[in-house]
Amino acid sequence: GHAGKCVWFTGLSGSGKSSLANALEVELNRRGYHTMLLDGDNIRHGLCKDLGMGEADRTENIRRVGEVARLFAEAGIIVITAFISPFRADRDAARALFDEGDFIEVHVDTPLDICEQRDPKGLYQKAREGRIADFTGISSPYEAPPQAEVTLKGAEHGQQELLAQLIKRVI
Ligand code: GGZ
Repeated sequence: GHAGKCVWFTGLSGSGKSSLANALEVELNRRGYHTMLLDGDNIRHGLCKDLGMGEADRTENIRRVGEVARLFAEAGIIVITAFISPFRADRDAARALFDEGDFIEVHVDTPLDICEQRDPKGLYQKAREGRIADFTGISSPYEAPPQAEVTLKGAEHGQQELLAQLIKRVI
């Protein structure tokens, strides 16, 4: 496909990647681009509902997301993915499915303490209490990307500013 590409968000739970991914999709649609947003809501409840949060299952989750993203991109669609994708090797494997320049890694770089303060779903509290195992940032690692195409400082700017930084790197 000619215009297909993948905008790959990565970041902690509560970093803001889902709302930024949604805002990006709305803005791209407003500009006439055909998009597909892949996130936990449409992937982990369906294609990946057999997978948990251990390291091997996250790797498999991200592998499937990468393959699906490639299929949509081949059809000319701008695919936006919003998963923690904590492991560098897994993100790099997804990147390897795309032509150079067609994979835009977006690190939503919000400090852990801010994500934990936000705790919109109470998951960090549960993780601290030991009621969720393998929680990213608490009891499971997050490997930040050393060379993301875009790094968004999620605690330092509002969503409109972050979206403006993003859009000029995507199209
Ligand atoms: C991290 C977890 C966990 C554990 C459930 N660790 O903020 P959310 O709630 O809405 O998004 C998180 C989501 C993470 O799923 P991903 O598919 O993005 O993860 S990965 O890319 O690593 O495969 C969080 C919720 O699921 N959640 N348990 N243990 N986040």
